[in-house]
Amino acid sequence: MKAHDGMYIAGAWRPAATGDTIPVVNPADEQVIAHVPAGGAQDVDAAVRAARTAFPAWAATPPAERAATIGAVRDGLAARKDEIAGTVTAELGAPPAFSQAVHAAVPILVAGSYADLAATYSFEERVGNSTVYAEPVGVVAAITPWNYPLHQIVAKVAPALAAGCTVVLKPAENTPLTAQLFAEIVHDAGLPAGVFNLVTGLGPVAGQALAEHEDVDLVSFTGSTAVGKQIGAVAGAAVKRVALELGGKSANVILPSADLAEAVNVGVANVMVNSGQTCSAWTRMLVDAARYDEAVELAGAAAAKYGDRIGPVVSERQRARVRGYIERGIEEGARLVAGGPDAPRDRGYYVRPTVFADVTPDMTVAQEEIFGPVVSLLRYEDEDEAEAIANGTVYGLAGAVWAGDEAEAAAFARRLHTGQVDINGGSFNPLAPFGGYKQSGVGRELGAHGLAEYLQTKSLQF
Ligand code: TXE
Repeated sequence: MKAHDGMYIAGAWRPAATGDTIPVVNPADEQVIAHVPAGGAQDVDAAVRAARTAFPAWAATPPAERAATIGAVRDGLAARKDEIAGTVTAELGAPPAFSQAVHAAVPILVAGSYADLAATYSFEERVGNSTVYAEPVGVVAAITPWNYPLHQIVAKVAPALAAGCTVVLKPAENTPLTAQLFAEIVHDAGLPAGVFNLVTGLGPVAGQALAEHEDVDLVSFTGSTAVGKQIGAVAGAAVKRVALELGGKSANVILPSADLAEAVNVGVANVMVNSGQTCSAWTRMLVDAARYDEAVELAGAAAAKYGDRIGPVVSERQRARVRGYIERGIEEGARLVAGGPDAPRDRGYYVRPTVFADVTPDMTVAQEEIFGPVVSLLRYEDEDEAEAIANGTVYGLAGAVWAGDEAEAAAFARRLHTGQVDINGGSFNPLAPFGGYKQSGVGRELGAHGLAEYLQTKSLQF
């Protein structure tokens, strides 16, 4: 069990300056399971000052030593894997097996990849008559969402530390317990005081104070497009670096040569995972007209099989939002094939696995991010139309293409305006850059591209 319930600033645990707290609710049974400090501007300022004070020494620490500390964080994540999984299940409502297999396991891979990269990355290169140094940007504000509570934290903190930056983390108010556990792990790994700091609290209070703090050099934000736009505007006005990972409305394009049953089953599963709360989820399934009816039948059956096996969504607010989208889909003329807006249980923020057919590209459910277990099936006549539909939203985060052979799928994938595409199902690669085209964001996470976000270059000419 984690030992601390406070904020972690300058290597020590403390309550909010005001003494205020916010409750944490288990979405599966609606019970309050903990209270955490409701940090405010004063706490944010203390954390940023601690990060600034710690910066010069951490930036000057040889990359191999930074790598060793990140390796110790990785080991801590591995040692406390069961506890992490239990905490994510308690505050997010994720089924225990999924918390183990994904929420607790993926951050170990990502932290491990940055322990390796910190040791091997070229922080200095020779270009003609110049030496180019990659230097840390400085103090990083990391603002993270609740959908993959630990992954979102590690995907920002690990590369920032590898680069030589210091960090103030403001995790989502729904899932602060995983963040406290992470701070314990970082502390035990021997990171010097002030290099990593945690401020819990509300977005418009602690988050906003952090994003606006004048001594922050880079804001890395993952969350809603609306808040991302505000943060981008604030950072732009202050000429501050910014990385934004925002929403998505990704297309799952099933070409006529694909194995339809596999593509539909994996496609539905991809949306049901984490109860649909995945920014890269393939929420629009595009099927050629000749096989459309068959696909609808397969998708309906696939969703029905989930029954009660998916977890709740994170909060009452999110459940109301998702149900509102399902009702909107029905009103706009989409055909409900599975699920619907009604509550499957009396307690907990559950939503039924839902499939819509006869969805047209202009409908709300085909344009806006629902962030719940809802798949929309759209029909296309030929590849040009499939391309136009797939690219026809403001988003461009992810996607999938299925075809009889990988080369055909890959050729089509190059036509999509999106940051990553899974070919015939794909599989997670912690070294591949992750991030969006268009309004899905700015910048990349993971791998060497993710590390580069936290670096700036200085060139010396000889
Ligand atoms: O996000 P918010 P919400 C999308 C998804 C979801 C919707 C709303 O569509 O339905 O956003 O979720 C902090 N200044 N995604 O309302 O509010 C907040 O405390 C600074 C996609 O929960 O954007 C939290 O730490 N920070 C997504 C973080 O921002 C502020 C993941 C995200 O919360 C702030 C989550 C402010 N003014 C939601 N207001 C993805 N891309 O994966 C809030 N925050």
